[in-house]
Amino acid sequence: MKQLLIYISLIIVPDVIAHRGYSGKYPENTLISYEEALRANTTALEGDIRLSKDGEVVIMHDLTLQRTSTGNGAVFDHNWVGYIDGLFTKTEPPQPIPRLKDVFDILIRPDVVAKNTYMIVDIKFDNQLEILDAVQVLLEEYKAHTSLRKQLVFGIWDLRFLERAKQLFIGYQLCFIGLSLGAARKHFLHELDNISLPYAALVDQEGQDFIKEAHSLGKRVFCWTINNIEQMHQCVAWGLDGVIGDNVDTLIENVRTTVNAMSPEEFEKYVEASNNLMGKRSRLYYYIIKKSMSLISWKFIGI
Ligand SMILES: *[C@@H]1O[C@H](CO)[C@@H](O)[C@H](O)[C@H]1NC(C)=O
Ligand SMILES: CC(=O)N[C@H]1CO[C@H](CO)[C@@H](O)[C@@H]1O
Repeated sequence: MKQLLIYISLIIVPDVIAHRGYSGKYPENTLISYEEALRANTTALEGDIRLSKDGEVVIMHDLTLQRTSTGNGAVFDHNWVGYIDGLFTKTEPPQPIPRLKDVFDILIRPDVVAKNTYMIVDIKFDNQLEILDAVQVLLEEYKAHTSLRKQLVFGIWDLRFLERAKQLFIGYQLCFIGLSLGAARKHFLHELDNISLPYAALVDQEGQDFIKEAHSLGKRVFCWTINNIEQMHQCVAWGLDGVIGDNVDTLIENVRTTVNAMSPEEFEKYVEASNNLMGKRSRLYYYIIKKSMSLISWKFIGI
């Protein structure tokens, strides 16, 4: 019995976090992609924000509008009213571009609150710092909805945003999102609640040690962007707390349903098998990606 308890404490069923909503099936970062992710029983949502010229916080991944929408140019060069509010996604079925407050309206719905659904709001480092003030105004507007304090997790990439977010988002969770394990350890591991890193940053021994270190400090670690089934299994085997990906149903099947059905012994075998999955070529491949990401982080984010 004692042995059984020890085993059980080692099985972590990761949160399924819908990357830009259910973006594998629906236009990314739209209300339909969030609603469908919720309908599929995702644990959490993830989405990106940008600031429009007239100060509206818009849900959009890129700095510019043209990849995903019928618009053109940078989000901050256009007003929400009269321009962005009339755009649609290029991906079918055509959807309007939502604002962060539209997503808040989903999060505060009783059925969503009841499931403890949270959302990682990714605030990319190439935003203007003022976006944080605009978000704070929105939080003030929604402050009667106290569930949002538990539901919102603000994703921070760099030190300027960290300083300002700590002043503005008191009582809300902050999560580091980044490319470099070194930067995560040096600047953020002790500062923030949670850490979100790409697969390639966590795949080697240093990454595995980092996960253990984060856990020993009581922090949770999330990993992106996981769309490959082998990688889903690896994430489970590493004891990750959340897996961020585009295909919610596939994620749920592979990181939740199958794991929940395992006995402790089966789980142990599964972890062993996962540890032997990666060949020498994959290791080299991820080594190169990891080095490149550290360089990009240094060059563009300054950490
Ligand atoms: C989501 O979970 C609910 C409650 O556990 C269940 O009734 C429903 O069938 C699930 N939906 C899907 C798509 O699996
Ligand atoms: C969304 C999420 O997992 N939040 C967690 C971040 O980390 C703290 C502990 O540092 C947890 O309490 C939160 O639940």
